[in-house]
Amino acid sequence: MKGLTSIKCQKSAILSFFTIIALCTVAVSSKTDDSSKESSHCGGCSHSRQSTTTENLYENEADDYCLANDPLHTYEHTATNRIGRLKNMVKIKAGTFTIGTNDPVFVADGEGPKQQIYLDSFYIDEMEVSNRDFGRFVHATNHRTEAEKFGDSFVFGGLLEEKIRANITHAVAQAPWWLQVKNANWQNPEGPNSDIKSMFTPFYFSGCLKLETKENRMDHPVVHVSWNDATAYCEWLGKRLPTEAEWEVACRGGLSDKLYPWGNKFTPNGQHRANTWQGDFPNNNTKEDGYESTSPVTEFAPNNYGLRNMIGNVWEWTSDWWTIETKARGGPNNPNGPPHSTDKVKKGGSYLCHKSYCFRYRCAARSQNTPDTTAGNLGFRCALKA
Ligand SMILES: *[C@@H]1O[C@H](CO)[C@@H](O)[C@H](O)[C@H]1NC(C)=O
Ligand SMILES: *[C@@H]1O[C@H](CO)[C@@H](O)[C@H](O)[C@H]1NC(C)=O
Ligand SMILES: [Ca+2]
Ligand SMILES: [Ca+2]
Repeated sequence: MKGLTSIKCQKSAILSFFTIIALCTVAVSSKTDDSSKESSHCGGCSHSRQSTTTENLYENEADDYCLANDPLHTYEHTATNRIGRLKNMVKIKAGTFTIGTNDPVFVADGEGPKQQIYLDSFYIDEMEVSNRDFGRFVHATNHRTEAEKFGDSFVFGGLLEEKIRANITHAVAQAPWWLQVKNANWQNPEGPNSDIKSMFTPFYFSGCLKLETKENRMDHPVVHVSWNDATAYCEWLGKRLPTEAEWEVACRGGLSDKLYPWGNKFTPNGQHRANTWQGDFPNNNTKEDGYESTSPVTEFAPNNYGLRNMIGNVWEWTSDWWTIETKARGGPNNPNGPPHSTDKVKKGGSYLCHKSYCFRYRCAARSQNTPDTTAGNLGFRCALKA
């Protein structure tokens, strides 16, 4: 997350950097009550939606700047451009697959039994949807997330400053480390004193401008997005959420009946391949995998299908309604869950999962939340019919 970015020693780069600063100042100083949220993106890769010439100029400058620094080469955001849409997606060919397990860890979750299913070909995103991706969607559509509408979301207490934590009165009874934080949302994952933006600080000029990046989470998975927000994002790109079966087949990476996307050993050759919790949960995160909270969506080796972070980092929404009855899941052909229930299925576990408490960073594991739930460890990726 922390690192150095040097900009090539070019007048234009330096100029455009200051142009961005200057235009940001314009955007911030011209903000109205309606636009204050949008304008406050300055320095990040989302922009004011006002359509004055100045703001458009700022938008283009900033887009160029952001794209030049975009490690993901994110797809073009036009739903009509199929080639653009398929960038950073993997095709999984139609076939018969085995999902579920006969050796469930959480029987009450309906992890078992194993079942054979047939799936048509489909595409799935290589990576979890990032803040940069989601920012483009918000910029283009004016989408307001449910966490923004409700005015709060759930944050893991260990990530909050003590003075903020001390003020919070609402926690989850069975899981007191989850705190309901006012104004926590995708742009402010730990509440108003936190952000995801690229903040650049010039630290010396000697012919070359060098910039130090601070807390840039643009390539981290978007969090505090509900099932409804996730669905809206995928639909904007002409995509949809994966079904639980598609997600699980994708997770397994072509392997048969293994715990993880790469096999049964959690850290093969001592290497971490997923972002989970090491140490005593919930008090002592020893971060042996390198991350206390989310990691970039590009982090960790992919499975055989080329998919990253299927387990760990953030939980991922699927399109299925929740049931623990195998028969009710709609199999064996393209199962897509029961017609209705109260909760949606989420898969894969998160950076908060520890073996002692939430050993759900396995392909067969599953959990659920209501479609309007938001939390700091819950995101998604999209799929598409092939
Ligand atoms: C804590 O709450 C009090 C009373 O609402 C408020 O005055 C104070 O600013 C809050 N402190 C922080 C750090 O949010
Ligand atoms: C956290 O766990 C590590 C490893 O067991 C230990 O060395 C360290 O002292 C612990 N830290 C705290 C604050 O308990
Ligand atoms: Ca971790
Ligand atoms: Ca994940």
